[in-house]
Amino acid sequence: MGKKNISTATSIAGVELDSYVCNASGPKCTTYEELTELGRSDSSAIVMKSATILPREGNPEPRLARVGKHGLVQSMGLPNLGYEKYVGFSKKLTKFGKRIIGSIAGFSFEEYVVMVKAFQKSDVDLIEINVSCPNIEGKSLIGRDFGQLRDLLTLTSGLGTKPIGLKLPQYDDPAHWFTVAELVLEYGVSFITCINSIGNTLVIDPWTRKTVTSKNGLAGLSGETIMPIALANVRAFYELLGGKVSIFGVGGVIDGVSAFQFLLAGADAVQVGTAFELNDASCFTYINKGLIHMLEYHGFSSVEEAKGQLLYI
Ligand code: RRO
Repeated sequence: MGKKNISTATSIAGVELDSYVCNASGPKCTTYEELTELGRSDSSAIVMKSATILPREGNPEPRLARVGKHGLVQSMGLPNLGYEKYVGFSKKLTKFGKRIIGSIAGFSFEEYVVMVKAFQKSDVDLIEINVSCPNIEGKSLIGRDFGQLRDLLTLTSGLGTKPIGLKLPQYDDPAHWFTVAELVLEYGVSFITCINSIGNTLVIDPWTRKTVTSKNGLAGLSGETIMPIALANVRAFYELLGGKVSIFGVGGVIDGVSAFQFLLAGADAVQVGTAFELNDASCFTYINKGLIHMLEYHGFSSVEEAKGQLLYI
């Protein structure tokens, strides 16, 4: 029997993606060179580093350290070139013929509004509003303050026709999932990205007795160890949003098996952060091929067929 050609093509907020796998905002997506490398890779989208109004250097080195085989902690502190650069890059990046996703992180509501307006007029296909950067001292996360989240959505909805999404922190209280899902539906948010790294974790080197990242050593944990938390968030929102809002799953995707687990939980596509940081752009090819094998193994002929098909024991 000949093998069917299984595609992992999917869509987010009505925007088609050639495959289920793309990069996550964060690793190696800050400079134009890095973004062009993503353009040449098998990542189905070019997701840009979260932008601020002004360029930022970020926190002092060392700001990134490995945890186990497939994990990281980092306290980057939003190093980026400033939003105007990314708006400009979006036009040049269209030559790769793949979807472009802008990401923004403001320090005030006004800043978010300025950047959403600018990206609405740019060549990006989707706008991801980051409400969950864990590495800015003295700032509470908008994604954890539901009054502020509502205010932000009030101000950033209706500023243009490009779909807007929220990059969310992890929640572990079902009441929070419920509240955020209600806000997402009420304000017509087109997609959500779950989850950002888990903020303010501490890794200690027992031999030097030192922290592994600068300043107080507190850093965002990402990669394999956070995957069960990410899956729970994707599943909760998949059930609460009832397919009306697209979901990017992110947090520990390292191979086709983990991508398939996100698909079962209900993700429309996955983003890869840590595995890209620790390897190279071939990870997108590897993960997508592995996902095709998993679909074949389970007898699914598309990602659509397998989406959300988690079984409960
Ligand atoms: O740059 C960062 O420190 C950073 C950001 Br904006 C984010 O959203 N998540 C993260 O883990 N690090």
